[in-house]
Amino acid sequence: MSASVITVETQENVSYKLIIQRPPSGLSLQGRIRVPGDKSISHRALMLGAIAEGETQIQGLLLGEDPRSTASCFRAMGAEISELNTDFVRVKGIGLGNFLEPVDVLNAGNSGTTLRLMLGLLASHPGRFFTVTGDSSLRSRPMSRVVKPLQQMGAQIWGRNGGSLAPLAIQGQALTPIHYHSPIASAQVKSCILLAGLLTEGQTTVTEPALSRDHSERMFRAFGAELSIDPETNGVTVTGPAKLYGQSVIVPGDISSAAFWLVAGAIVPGSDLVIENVGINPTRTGILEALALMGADIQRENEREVAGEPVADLRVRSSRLRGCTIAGDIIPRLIDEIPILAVAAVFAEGTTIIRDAQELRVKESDRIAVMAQQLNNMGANITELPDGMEITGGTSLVGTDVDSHTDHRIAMSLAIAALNATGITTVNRAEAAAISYPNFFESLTGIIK
Ligand code: SPQ
Repeated sequence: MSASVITVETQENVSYKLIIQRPPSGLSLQGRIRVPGDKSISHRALMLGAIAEGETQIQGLLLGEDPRSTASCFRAMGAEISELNTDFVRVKGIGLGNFLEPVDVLNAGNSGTTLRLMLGLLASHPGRFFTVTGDSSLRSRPMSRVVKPLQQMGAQIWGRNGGSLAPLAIQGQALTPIHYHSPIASAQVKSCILLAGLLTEGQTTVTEPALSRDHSERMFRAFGAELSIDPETNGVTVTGPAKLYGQSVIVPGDISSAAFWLVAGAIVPGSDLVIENVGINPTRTGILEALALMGADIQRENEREVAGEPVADLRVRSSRLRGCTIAGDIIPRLIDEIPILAVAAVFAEGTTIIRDAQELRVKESDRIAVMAQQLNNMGANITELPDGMEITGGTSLVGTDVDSHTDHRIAMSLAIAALNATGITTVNRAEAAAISYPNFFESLTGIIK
């Protein structure tokens, strides 16, 4: 049945439309799925491998377009990174402070993590000049959140709009350590400053208003950096100059990718799915807590620790969902899952309120506006709030033409919404999914029964 439910129409070999036709008799989702490697951990493994001494081996790397951007930037600065594949990637590090001056502009593509984290390293490399850019989405995303603290450390960075928009030019400098209190809970801000701190003599500290994902901290320690953590202030201190040594990294499956299946399994009647090998680092499990609050039937099986990160298989069975309020400190722990959580809320009884999520407005797209528009086009009842959404659940969705706005998480969220919409839904520019989930639509086809 699945072949007739999903059709892909390629346009000029670049862009494609995903056409989802729900059969009148309905469908369910059954089977086991293995999601690709965690995107945040994949970036960090490539970056730390590149600046470490010796060799790093990475198993389970995400082969999405974002980590490919990271690999190409670090290759341009002298790191030897073998061809990317999921089984095994070898990185021959060049050692901290040894970047070659790249002969061309470093292009981070669509990836905020690549650009923002890399800036900390570039700014602290004395005597080298770098230029960085990205695609049209990334060139419109705010960089001042990392440029300003780096400038407080003495960095020289220039760009449009007072240095807050890429393309950026960086003259590397010996920096001065700071204690930076970030106004936003952001792993990219935290990691950028800590990466700059690796090459800076003394103690560099970052504190944040709520705890953001801690993959950098875990990996810094594993690679040999001296790091201290203060849970009271959500503070991290790194002591520089550091020496990092190549390691073996095993990347767990990405919970942000698993979230699409968790919601799909919860909302499509009669479904029963097991998502294998999912990273359940507590700084990322807000989605599990939010779905539990909504009444989803999700069980953790086979919990274990793999290379310093907690991992489990997640079993989801369909259930009746109810609306809830999601706000406050949980937001940074599920920020990337809010688009798909909005889909769950559409099919829940009652009202779901999402607040304190204004960061969604400056992601790959304005994820509040785009999700509200696209789901409302299908018949949902969503009101935009400045920092979130109010979603009145229980309306039925009707298939129509929707658009990803070239945002991977929007493309996949709309495809899941389409499974419960009557008639035909066409997701335009669905190729965006490959940023973080190259085989998403093949996996979806495989579980439709
Ligand atoms: O890398 P990018 O483009 O910023 O990707 C996103 C995503 O949805 O994949 C955000 F749009 O994830 C970020 C995440 O939102 C990845 C990330 C990280 O690896 O450090 C941290 C989060 O961003 P932030 O701004 O909260 O630090």
